[in-house]
Amino acid sequence: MSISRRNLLAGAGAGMIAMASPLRSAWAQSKAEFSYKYANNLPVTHPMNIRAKEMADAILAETSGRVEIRIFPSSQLGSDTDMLSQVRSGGVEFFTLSPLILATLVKGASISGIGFAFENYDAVWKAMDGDLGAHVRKEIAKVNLIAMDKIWDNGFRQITSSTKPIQTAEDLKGFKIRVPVSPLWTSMFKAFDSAPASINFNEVYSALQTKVVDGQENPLAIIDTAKLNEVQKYCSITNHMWDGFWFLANRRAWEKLPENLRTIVAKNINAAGLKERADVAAMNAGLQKGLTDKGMIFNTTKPDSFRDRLRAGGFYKEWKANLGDEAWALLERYSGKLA
Ligand code: X2X
Repeated sequence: MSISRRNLLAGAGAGMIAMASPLRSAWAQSKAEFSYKYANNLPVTHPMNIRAKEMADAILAETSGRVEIRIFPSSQLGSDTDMLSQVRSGGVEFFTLSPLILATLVKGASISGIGFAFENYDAVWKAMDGDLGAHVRKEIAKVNLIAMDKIWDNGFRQITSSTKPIQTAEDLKGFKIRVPVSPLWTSMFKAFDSAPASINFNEVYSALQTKVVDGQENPLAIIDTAKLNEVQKYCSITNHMWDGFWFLANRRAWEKLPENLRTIVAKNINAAGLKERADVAAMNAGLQKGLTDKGMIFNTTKPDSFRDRLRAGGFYKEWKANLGDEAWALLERYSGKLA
């Protein structure tokens, strides 16, 4: 895997940021026995990277400097598509990725992103920390990736636009919207008769700025930390789906760690994930005011109009057939009847 000089310097810079505390720079100079790279696609200011830095510091200390995790945020090592192939090949040892993008490799991972499946966070965590999450982690293990027990949070997604507020499903007809590279996202917005364009997150800001697309959808914490308010005027509260990030490890790299070190690393990754969940939920709950102050215009929407459209467009039927009755029944244990 070749990292361009710019990325390497940026990555090293990020790596240096990650090792800010004196404790880390001391051990970091004496090469750790296991020096692993963790890549993600979020801005350094997102709770994911704040908590990941604490996590890396704790792991270095608790393993007496034997395990060092260098953080490469903000798609410095490439797009999600690039980083997924890197974690599969071992070019990076850890990577956090939405289940719905992972579904390009692990079809069953889409189950957690079905439109309007989860009413609230209570239902999300019951499912993802329960049998539904366990089911998906088993599917992920089949492709030689290890998903840590506690999925990290992205949040409930809202639709933004530079042209108009989205009030009902009608407003989505012909709407040029960016979606992540994922079969389910494309299928959902096709069911709304929109014009979805699959674009990796590292190209979203410029795609909106140059009007390649008129809108996108993301939780408020991402809209804020990625400064999408600079290129989007309207934010319509749709809560059309919940999304998270599986914390993925390359199996070979994971199994290279002696068991006692694996236990420390897993414990700290999962603990950081729980703290990140609390941070993201608080941000998503509180950011409407902040984004309004930055000039965004918010509107509420009627969820039934979107849900009814998905039903009428055969979206639930299509995905029940794609994912299979067993997985669908597992989902409906937490979502209630969907199809
Ligand atoms: O690409 C997106 O929109 C993001 C950042 O939310 C994901 O990683 C799915």
